[in-house]
Amino acid sequence: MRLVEAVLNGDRLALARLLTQVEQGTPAGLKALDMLFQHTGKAYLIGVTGSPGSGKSSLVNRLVYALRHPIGDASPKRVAVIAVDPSSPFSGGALLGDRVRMRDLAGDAGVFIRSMASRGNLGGLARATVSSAQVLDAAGFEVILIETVGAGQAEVDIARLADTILVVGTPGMGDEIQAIKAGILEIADILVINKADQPGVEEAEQFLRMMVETALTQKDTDDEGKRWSPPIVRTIALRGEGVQNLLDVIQQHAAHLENSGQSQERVRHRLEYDLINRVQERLLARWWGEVAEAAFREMLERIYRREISPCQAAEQLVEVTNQL
Ligand SMILES: Nc1nc2c(ncn2[C@@H]2O[C@H](COP(=O)(O)OP(=O)(O)OP(=O)(O)O)[C@@H](O)[C@H]2O)c(=O)[nH]1
Ligand SMILES: [Mg+2]
Repeated sequence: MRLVEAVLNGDRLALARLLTQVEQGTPAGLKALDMLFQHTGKAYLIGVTGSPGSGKSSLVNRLVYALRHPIGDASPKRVAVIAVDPSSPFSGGALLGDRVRMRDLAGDAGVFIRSMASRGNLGGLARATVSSAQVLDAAGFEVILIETVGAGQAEVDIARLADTILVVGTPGMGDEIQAIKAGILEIADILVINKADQPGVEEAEQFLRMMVETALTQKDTDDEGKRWSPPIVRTIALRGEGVQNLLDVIQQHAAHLENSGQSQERVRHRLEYDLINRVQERLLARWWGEVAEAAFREMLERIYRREISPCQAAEQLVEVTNQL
């Protein structure tokens, strides 16, 4: 396939085209994924999530810049960004703002930025994100940053697919408490207090530290080597302050995963998620092909009339197809 070859040869236009195919799950996109898959497994995935407006995009922007301009004699990494935009009313403007801020990275062939809109289909979004990351991985991007707004379960699921997960909060965190309730804190490898130029940093840090300690005792593991207490890192993305330190902490986490054997676990988890999703999708499609729409509607009516429970109905509907 010419498009696949072009992507492997670093053609950016081909990459953009292929990502569109892959996001939409077209036959050509799926075929390309099959062909590219053997070239994947090299990229390091960093999930960046947190409440709306906490400065995720600004931070991602700064991280990309720092990865492209490393201090000392480290070589610059090729970096891709997937910005998952939940198409919520408030994010439209923010995305535009992101584009403006991304401008200092424009023209750098070692950077590729992709925005993905959810169009209301969040399950599909997780799959599309995994697939896009695979394409970017095959295309030779060594670090892939995935930004999601940590508002819903699907976004949390997406973030969870990363090797290192950053949860970004701000001082004066009324919203943050909500986000933490949504289980977002449990998935954090690193907690970032961004906008550290604003008042209330100490309180935010104290609060987070308390939450981290509670969460840690809950998921206590016997395996000393696997234990990782999420560090709390302060940043001012607006001025790029604390970003190099954040990068160092990310590297420490990567080293911890490597030394404890957990990096392979994370990769397996990611592949398992992808596999299960695809099996579910296929089974569901097959089932829809076999069950008569009328029979389904009729069953729904019977549930509505309380003649049958959803559980019994599901069993019968699946039985029907099993007998075919
Ligand atoms: N004071 C201050 N403002 C910041 C800082 N970082 C980002 N901002 C501002 O906060 C606003 C939101 O920043 P974004 O980077 O778009 O935040 P986001 O989390 O990506 O937003 P969504 O994607 O819409 O959820 C912008 O006006 C930024 O300029 C910071 O460290 N300090
Ligand atoms: Mg953003």
